[in-house]
Amino acid sequence: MGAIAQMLARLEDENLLAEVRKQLDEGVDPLAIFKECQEGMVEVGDKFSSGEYFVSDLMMAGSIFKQVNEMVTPLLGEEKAEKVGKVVMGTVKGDIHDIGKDLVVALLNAANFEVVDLGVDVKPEAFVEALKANPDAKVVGLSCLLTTCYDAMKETVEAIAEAGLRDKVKIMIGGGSLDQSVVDYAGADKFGMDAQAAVTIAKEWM
Ligand code: B12
Repeated sequence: MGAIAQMLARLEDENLLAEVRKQLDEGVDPLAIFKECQEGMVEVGDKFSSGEYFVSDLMMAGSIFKQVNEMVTPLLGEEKAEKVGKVVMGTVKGDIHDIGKDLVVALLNAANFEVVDLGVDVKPEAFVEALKANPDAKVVGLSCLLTTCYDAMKETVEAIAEAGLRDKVKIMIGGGSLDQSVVDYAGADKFGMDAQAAVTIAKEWM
């Protein structure tokens, strides 16, 4: 693990932010910094699973990541080029994890996608409403970190189908340790392991 990942895993907020600033000044790729932060977050999750960390520590880690996000995201830049497509994005019902979703939104924006960000704990009907309000959206992104919310993803895909919109959109899912079996279970089209994968998939579908 790199220095940033280690500092995040140890919740050393001040050291971490100083290190991020230093690496940015040295010209390190912002995406590499996010990648390390994600590794650090996995470690935080493992410490939580093993009983070493508590929910308060998860919250702390989340807050540190958001501060990094604020420093790094503006550097991704937004090209002034024409928008390449529209994506409706949200964290599914019952799940309030938004750090990964926000990163996906940031990278999609940087890649000139227009993103309708519905936030967290988004009910299936809200996705359907957003698709009706944005008939030009061709991609839906569902973020979900809790295994207990896989059903909410499935319900969301079903609601989109019931509204007669399933053949108008492609649905990508992501968050934590999803795999193809979850895609199959939820009835989605593809999963992505990180925000860059989300951009690649969305481009592929345009
Ligand atoms: C921070 C954190 C929290 C914070 C979240 C703060 C916030 N504002 O988001 C808080 C404290 C709120 C929290 C709460 C809980 N959490 Co929590 N949390 C985490 C932790 C440590 C990090 C998550 C994170 O931000 N990672 C960093 C981001 C960048 O990574 P990411 O989310 O995976 O996203 C990337 C990719 O997955 C992908 N991606 C994400 N979304 C999408 C979407 C698409 C379409 C695509 C293509 C890609 C994609 O791109 C992103 C960027 O590269 C994880 C550990 C882990 N291993 O993930 C646990 C973890 C997810 N939490 C867990 C649990 C259990 C909980 C709680 C139930 C704890 C409790 N007892 O209350 C609650 C649930 C609250 C709720 N209803 O949602 C478990 C889930 C276990 C499980 N099997 O479901 C984990 C795995 C920890 C663990 N190992 O036990 N948590």
